[in-house]
Amino acid sequence: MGSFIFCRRLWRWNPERAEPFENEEQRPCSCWSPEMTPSTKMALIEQGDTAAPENCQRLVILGSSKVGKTSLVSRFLNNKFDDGYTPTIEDFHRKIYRIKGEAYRLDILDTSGNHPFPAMRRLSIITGDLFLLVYSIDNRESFEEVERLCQQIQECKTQCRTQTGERRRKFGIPIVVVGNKCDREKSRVIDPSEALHLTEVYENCQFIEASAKKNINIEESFTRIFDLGNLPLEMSPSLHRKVHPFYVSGSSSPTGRRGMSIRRKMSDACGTIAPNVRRPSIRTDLMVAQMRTKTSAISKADVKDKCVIQ
Ligand SMILES: Nc1nc2c(ncn2[C@@H]2O[C@H](COP(=O)(O)OP(=O)(O)O)[C@@H](O)[C@H]2O)c(=O)[nH]1
Ligand SMILES: [Mg+2]
Repeated sequence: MGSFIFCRRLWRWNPERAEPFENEEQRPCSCWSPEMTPSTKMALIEQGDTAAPENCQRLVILGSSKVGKTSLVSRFLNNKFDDGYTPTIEDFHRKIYRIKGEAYRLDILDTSGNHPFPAMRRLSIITGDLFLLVYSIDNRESFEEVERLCQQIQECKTQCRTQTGERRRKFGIPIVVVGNKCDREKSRVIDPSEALHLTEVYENCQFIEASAKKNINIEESFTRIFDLGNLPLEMSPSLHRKVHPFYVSGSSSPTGRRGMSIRRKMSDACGTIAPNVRRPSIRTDLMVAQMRTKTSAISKADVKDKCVIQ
């Protein structure tokens, strides 16, 4: 038997190079197989390719433009904040972790905010596993956009067949609503109770106020989404060591960790930002969407309600 398994995650599959498959269900995914268990001898960046499907998650950041989505991501990845504004078209980041001996891959899709193509937003929702919905506390329109997004995510996901990871399915879609720019208290137009009321309606949905500028609750926002998504909290910036992409676990380090016990080494979480990572092509995303929206035992009545990419 070859080392391929059939799985729903297609990020690693390169449609440009592969032969077409007659049936989508038969498309092999090279991202993981039981024979590809991560080895501590591998560089961390390579371990991302061996991560089990349930350890590969896509976090999608949605919300109106200028609410601070990119700033939140920048704080999370590099602890940096830029006062200037550069419009985002769509940014893609990848962070690879090794936590308690297991490899994890977190993909972050930082969206533009103004979606001229509704189908693209729908695609971001279908291919996303975890969501940060951002509004600015001094802008009511941006809050109303988050209300719409909450609803759209629920509608879209309930029509989708597969939420990656059985465990997540029973709790609902992990969403954290972030009221950003809480440093602008004087210009506040959204009371926290409004946002709280919104999140209480949905399962597995939480609310937090934050400020990317003052670095208030940024880590907590991400910790909460990891918690809701049943991911290790060590993925949060302060709970793992930042290492070089080519770091090999257990190798000697300047901090002299050589003499650590095996137990300590296993829990020694580390993470790295994957350099020069390319966003999976729209075609790949469309295939993922197709897999997620296709129902195996779909009833005729369901067909017309099926989640469709227009
Ligand atoms: N006062 C304040 N400004 C912020 C905060 N976060 C972002 N900004 C600013 O808001 C503008 C838009 O931020 P950006 O992250 O690009 O928003 P995006 O369009 O949602 O990605 C930029 O000028 C940021 O410097 C914050 O927490 N407080
Ligand atoms: Mg942006």
